[in-house]
Amino acid sequence: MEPVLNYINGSFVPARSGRTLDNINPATGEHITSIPRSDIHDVNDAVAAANAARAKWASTSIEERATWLQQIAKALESKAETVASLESMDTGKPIGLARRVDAARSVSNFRFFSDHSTELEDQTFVSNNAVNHVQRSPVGCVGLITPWNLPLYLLSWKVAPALLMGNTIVAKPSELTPLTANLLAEVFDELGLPPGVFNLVHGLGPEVGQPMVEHSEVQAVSFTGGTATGKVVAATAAPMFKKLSLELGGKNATIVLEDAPLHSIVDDLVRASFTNAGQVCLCGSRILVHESIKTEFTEAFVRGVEALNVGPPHLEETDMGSLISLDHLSKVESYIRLGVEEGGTVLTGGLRSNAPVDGTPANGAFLRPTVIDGLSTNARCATEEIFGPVVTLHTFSSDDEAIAMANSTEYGLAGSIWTADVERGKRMAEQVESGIVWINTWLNRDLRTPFGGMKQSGVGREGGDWSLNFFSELTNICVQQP
Ligand code: TXE
Repeated sequence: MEPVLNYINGSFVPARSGRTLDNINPATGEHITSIPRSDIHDVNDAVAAANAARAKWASTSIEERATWLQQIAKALESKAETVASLESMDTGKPIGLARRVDAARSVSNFRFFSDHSTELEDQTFVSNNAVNHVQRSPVGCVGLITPWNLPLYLLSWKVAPALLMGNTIVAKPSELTPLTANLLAEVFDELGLPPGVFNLVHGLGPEVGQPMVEHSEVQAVSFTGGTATGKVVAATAAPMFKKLSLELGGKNATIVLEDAPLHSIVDDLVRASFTNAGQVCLCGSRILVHESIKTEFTEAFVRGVEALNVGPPHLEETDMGSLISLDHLSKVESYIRLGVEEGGTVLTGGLRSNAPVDGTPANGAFLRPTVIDGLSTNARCATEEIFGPVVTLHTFSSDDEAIAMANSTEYGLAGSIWTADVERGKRMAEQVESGIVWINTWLNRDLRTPFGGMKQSGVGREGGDWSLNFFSELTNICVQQP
């Protein structure tokens, strides 16, 4: 594959330093291509290009920009199979998942925000002696920093509203997954998006992301990634009073009540636990089960987990591919070891050496989905984010106890409640300290709704109007009436 390059001011260019990083296929360990190992000089070029393009892009009408988004959605849709195969190769996720989730949602993100723009109302507030008109204008040049688990899904989630609101962009994808960000730049290039409106800089977080956040001419930063990195980004941006949106980690609770229709939801619970090998910040990584159904639940759930087809990502029948890297696999295995040290029992899966994945390359980052039982809810495995195919099981005896357990970690991103009594589920959901709570479903997404977490899961919300407000500045113009 041709080397991946930066996309700055409408041109594909290498890093000024000429340095590169290897891009590896995590399912095979094979070298895919190289990416620029950019640094502050490349970031400065990108920010300069974005700022040079600001005035012209901001002068376009929102209708024109909405039309651009429709064209981008159409182009991505025509390349959906390419997006899916690049994403699968870059992340190790199954081709079916990449097609169904990553490629499809990237198209939806552009199409949704284009359609949503028609619902944007100019806000006017009339009082007895004054008329207030709220003017919406672009923030300016925005920095978008994204992680490796849902590369184009999360990048397009930010690019679409940022462009719609008239901003120019400097984007930095994860160094582990550059391919679909590169494809997006190619789409913009082919469509003739004006140079400098979208700029893409590849490289390492501290060498590219950090200078982006520090740059005085980047007026806002939307970051999705780990909580630890989120703290670094926030500490850098805060004293500069940049607008900041942080989508961070999670340790989400899946609460199964005793009246849940167990056998009809077990596949949903397996999906909520192990989609993308658990590398989705919305995955349920702690399963809280009412004590009266613990045995029945555990048997059904473990059976469902063991039925997952773990294998090469390019096969249509694969349910779960590899993790993002051998490094990450080692991190996840260290948590499995810790879980056992903390008194847990591995019911299925476990260390790769104990449960190898047949038919996969030895240096592919494959790990069977793992269920650990018997840990207390304050064990490190039950409170720290593992971000891999590992869930812990816990029992509760009352709704209040389940809510207390769900709220007992420092995270607050998402959760789900499974019950035959929706009103009971809603009463519980109102007490769960998370940005999103699903009842009898998971990853059911209406893009108009606010998305994001509280506590250590982040600051701010994106989605629908929340994205439009984040990516715009508001001025209230008050006119005294005669
Ligand atoms: O995160 P990182 P990763 C979390 C997930 C896990 C972690 C894995 O829970 O803990 O992220 O993703 C760039 N200044 N989520 O390893 O390291 C880095 O290059 C500026 C939750 O990618 O945080 C990458 O592009 N940028 C999330 C991006 O930050 C820096 C969904 C994220 O990297 C930087 C996905 C710095 N100093 C993962 N250092 C959610 N809530 O949706 C690194 N980066």
